[in-house]
Amino acid sequence: MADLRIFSYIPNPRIWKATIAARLCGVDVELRGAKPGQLSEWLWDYDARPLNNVDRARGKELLRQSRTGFNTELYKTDGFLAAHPFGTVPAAFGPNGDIGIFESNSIARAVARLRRHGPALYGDDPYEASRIDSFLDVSLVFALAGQNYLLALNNNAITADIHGQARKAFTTYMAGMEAALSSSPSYLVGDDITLADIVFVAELCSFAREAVHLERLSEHGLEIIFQPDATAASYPTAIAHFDELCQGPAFVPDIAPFMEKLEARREAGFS
Ligand SMILES: N[C@@H](CCC(=O)N[C@@H](CS)C(=O)NCC(=O)O)C(=O)O
Repeated sequence: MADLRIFSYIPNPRIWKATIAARLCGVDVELRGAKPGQLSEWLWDYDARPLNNVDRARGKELLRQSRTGFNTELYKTDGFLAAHPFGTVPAAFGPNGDIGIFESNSIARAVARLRRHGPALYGDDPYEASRIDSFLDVSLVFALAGQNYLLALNNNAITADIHGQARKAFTTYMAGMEAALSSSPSYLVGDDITLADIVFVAELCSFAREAVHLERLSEHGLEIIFQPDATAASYPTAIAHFDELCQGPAFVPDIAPFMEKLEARREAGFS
């Protein structure tokens, strides 16, 4: 049995926080899920799986209106909602599904705490762990603005206001990361990689998905916010750190296919 099971739509940069951490510290993580559009045809449960006829017949008892990121009803069991009171994915479970762990940063913390070997991803003492938490908290604040922005782009509901809030969140986050790395250029906390670095990479990748919507942004007279060259010029140390981390063997399996697709999208422009 795996140390942790995670149910999510796939690919999802939020779960890379856990999968990258798991590769670095020898934790066995089992992933379950499918493309975002397919999860409305899945049973949201510890034993998550594509719906069968029995699940469909239970219909009303399982169907719940979604709140964020899905414009449909979803089949969630009572057990799922007991373990995951906010009803969101990524949804992690301890062995046997007794304990639900939600919020991708907390799922990554669980992996770090289950560490068998490798770097101390959650720091060496309470002070380091708390400083790592500081970076995880600012990353969540940034992620919420990014999520709002990406969902508005997905749903063709983008406005200058939402774009402005996302730009502000991006510049605030990047300026803070640049400042942190300017005084301690190797890693965000201490002398080795921690969850702070991993979550930074995952959140920037998540935000980079705005590039999928170049055409929509242009239709609304809005500019892409995370432009690789301009961002590297404004935040050189933070982007160098990001680029270097992305090359790491624990990062490549998740990041490389994603970056290749995104690059192809950028190169294709919006012809
Ligand atoms: N901050 C959370 C975000 C989780 C979240 O908002 N998940 C959405 C999908 S993007 C969800 O599961 N929505 C299901 C629903 O609203 O029923 C994290 O990092 O895990």
